[in-house]
Amino acid sequence: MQFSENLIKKIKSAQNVSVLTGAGVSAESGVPTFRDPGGIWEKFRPEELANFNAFISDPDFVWGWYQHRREIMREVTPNHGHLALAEMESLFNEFNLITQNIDNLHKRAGSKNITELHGNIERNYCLKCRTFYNDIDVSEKKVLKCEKCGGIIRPDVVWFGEMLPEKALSHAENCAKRSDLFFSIGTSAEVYPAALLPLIAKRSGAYVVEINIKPTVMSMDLDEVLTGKSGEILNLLLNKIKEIRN
Ligand code: BV8
Ligand code: ZN
Repeated sequence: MQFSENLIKKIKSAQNVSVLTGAGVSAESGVPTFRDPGGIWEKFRPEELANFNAFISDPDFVWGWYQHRREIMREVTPNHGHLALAEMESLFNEFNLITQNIDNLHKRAGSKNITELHGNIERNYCLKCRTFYNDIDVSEKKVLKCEKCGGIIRPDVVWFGEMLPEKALSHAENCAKRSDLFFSIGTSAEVYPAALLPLIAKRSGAYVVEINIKPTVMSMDLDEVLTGKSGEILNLLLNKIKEIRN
């Protein structure tokens, strides 16, 4: 893959690089995305599952879906894309990894500076007393009850209609505003407010590059689109960055 002169110039001069990742980054690890054919929402609509009312009306059904997803997450490993992003952190003055993913794969790949916009499937908390229960037994398909107060336990993820964690969102917006180079990787850019981040970066003067296997609703608004699998492209990009900046 040939990288453009513009991107090479930016890689050379960038002080602050920020990255927004979506489910596409984990696809090559075997984690199904949301909206691609065969994605987890092909069978169910988001409204049926990833929302608080669905959980309250049928806790075992929604909890069982998250347990199923946890089983998948525990069987898969980070792919070249996750590993390349983890290695990039030390190659720039500032490198911010902002993820919509809840699959914990960036952390397992060794990334340190991660901002989780939609929470993390490995964390759970009691609705009543907010005691956290992490690293739970995934075989338990029935919703768990809090040992302290008997309340029901929910996954620590952001459901539709719920606010994103205030600190994470404002930090992510700040990173987008301050970045010289911004990558939007493996996301359909359909979920807000995360999807605003590449546009905030662009408006603030960053060079914004999309990495995806196909165009998205946002492709036309960005500076450059690298089409292909994120695992492969990120590996090539890492080698190019090392060649230029080491
Ligand atoms: C909120 C966690 C206040 C749970 C998820 C405007 C402003 C604010 C909100 C809204 C708004 N308009 C509408 C809303 C409401 C809503 C929203 O955005 N709806 C959309 C559908 C229109 N937003 C919210 O409710 C947010 N809350 O703002 O609260 C509020 C509320 C209501 C109204 C106003 C304000 C909360 C959003 C968070 C929801 N939680 N997940 C869980 O996972 O169970 S969303 C879910 O979608 C995941 O987090 C996921 O990360 C996210 C985005 O999906 P993607 O990651 O992009 O995945 P997708 O499958 O879509 O795309 C994969 C991409 O990868 C594709 O482009 C594909 O081509 C590419 N790909 C595939 N393979 C590869 C690849 N690319 C490269 N290489 C590959 N190998
Ligand atoms: Zn409790």
